[in-house]
Amino acid sequence: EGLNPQEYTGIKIKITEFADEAKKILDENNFDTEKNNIFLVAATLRPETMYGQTCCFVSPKIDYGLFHVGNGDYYITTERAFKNMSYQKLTPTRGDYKATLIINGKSLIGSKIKAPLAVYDELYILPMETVLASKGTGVVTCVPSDSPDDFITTKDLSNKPEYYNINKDWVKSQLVPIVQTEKYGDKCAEYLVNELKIQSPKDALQLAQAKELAYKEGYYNGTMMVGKYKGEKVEEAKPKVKADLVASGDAFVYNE
Ligand code: A2H
Repeated sequence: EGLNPQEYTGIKIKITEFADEAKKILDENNFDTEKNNIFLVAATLRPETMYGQTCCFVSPKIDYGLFHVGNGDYYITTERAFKNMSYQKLTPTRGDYKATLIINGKSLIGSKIKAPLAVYDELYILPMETVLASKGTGVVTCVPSDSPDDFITTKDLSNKPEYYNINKDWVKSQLVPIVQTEKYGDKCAEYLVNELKIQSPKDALQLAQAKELAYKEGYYNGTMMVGKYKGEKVEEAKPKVKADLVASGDAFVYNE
C-alpha cells in the first residue's frame, strides 16, 4: 500500500449456487444458503466495463471471510478489506470485522454467480493465481475484452482446464466488446496481449505495460458500445455507470 489513496467500486456479485466444497463448509457451520444472500465483492477501477464480465476470479491461495452486513446479506472479501470497510461506514458496526466463517478461495471455484450489468446471465467463480491479498478485496471480476490480465488468465484457464481442475464449460470464450477505441479496436486487451506477445499470466512486466496502454486508451479515446450510455465517451459514461450501480444497490465506493 502506497501513499496514494485508491478509490475502487465494490461490485456485489451474488452467488446463486455453491460448488460442492463450499456447500459442505457452509452446511457444516449450519449456514442457511436459502435464507441468506451471499455476495462476492469485486474491487474494480473500470465500473463502466461491467457489461463484459465473463467470470469472477478468486485466489485459490487466499482465505476469505464471510461477513454479515445486515438483513441476511453477507459479503465475501479478505479480512483486511472488510476491516477497511468497517471504518468507511460500509458495514453495520464500526471497527467490527469478525467473520461468521472463513472460506478458502479454492472451495468457491465452480460456484455459479449473477453479476450486475453482465450481458452473460450465468457465470462461474474461477481461479486467478496472481490475485494479491494485499489489494482491493482479493476478488477480481473478469472483463477479458478490456483487461489484459483477465484476458491472459482466461486464455490459460481454457487451455489447461485439467491443470486448474475446472470444467472447460465454466470458461466463457466469447468476449463481449464494450469499449470501442481508435488504436486497439473493440477488444483492447486481446489486441495488446498479442501485440506485446504476452504468453502467460506470469509475464508481469509486459502485463503492466499492456494494462497502462489499455487503461489510457480506453479512458481517453474509448466510446461505449453497450448499455444506457452507448455512444458516449468512456470518460463521461464511467461516473454515470458507477453512480447507477451504487443507486441500484449493486455496488459501493470503497477506498484504500
Ligand atoms: B480492474 P490497481 Cl476492465 N489483485 O477491474 C490483482 N488485481 C486486482 C486486485 C487484486 N487483489 N484487485 C483488483 N484488481 C484488478 C476491471 C478492469 C481492471 C479492467 C481493466 C483494467 C483493470 C476488470 N477486471 O485494472 O493496482 C482490478 O481489475 C487495471 C489497472 O489498484 C482493478 O480494476 O491500480 C485493478 O486491478 C486495480 O488495480
